[in-house]
Amino acid sequence: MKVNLEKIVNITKAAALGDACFTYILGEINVGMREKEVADLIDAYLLSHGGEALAFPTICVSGACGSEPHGVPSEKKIESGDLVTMDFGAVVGGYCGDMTRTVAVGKPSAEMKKVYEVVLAAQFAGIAALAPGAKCKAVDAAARDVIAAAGYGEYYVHGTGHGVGQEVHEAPTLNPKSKESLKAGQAVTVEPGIYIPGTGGCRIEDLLIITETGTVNLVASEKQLIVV
Ligand SMILES: [Mn+2]
Repeated sequence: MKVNLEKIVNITKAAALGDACFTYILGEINVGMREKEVADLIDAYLLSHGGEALAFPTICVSGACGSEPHGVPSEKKIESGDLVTMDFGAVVGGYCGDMTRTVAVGKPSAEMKKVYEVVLAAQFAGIAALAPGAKCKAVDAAARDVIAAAGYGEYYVHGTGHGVGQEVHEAPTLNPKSKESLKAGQAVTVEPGIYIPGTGGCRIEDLLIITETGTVNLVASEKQLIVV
């Protein structure tokens, strides 16, 4: 394996900045804040703690708006019981971070709690399927099967992950149609989600390096459901 040390070092830093940002925003987020206010705080944190730029426009969606997988933060206020999905990343040393966490602000409904647990199980299954030489579509299937088995298959409307480097979306693509296989040295995301129109959504995303023997997860943030 020819190690691109510059990539590994900088993408690790970008992921660590994302973790620090998540810890920060957990202390800020509350009932009554607007989605856009949360996204603006995330952006300001990333750009004042070593981020050279945003890797992509920050997503913060809450409650029923969380059923938009790539929704734009709005003026909607966060309500008690909402799941809030935050997807963000900064560029550090020219390389992109990309992580997503979904938290509950106030006690979530039993249904959304179940949705969270299913997404988390799918995310673990996807991560467990990562390995050098593994087929990208098999990684997608590992995550997708968990969601389908729980009865939410129709609500998983995007691929399981993508490569990350100097671009936030680059090869390989981890979806049902992918013909690629994973190679040591690649950085990829695993980000399953469930999106129920009119009700809400959940996505959990980590960024991992494929090594010669397995993976290293660069994102250390808590994944059990956090109730703020
Ligand atoms: Mn992503």
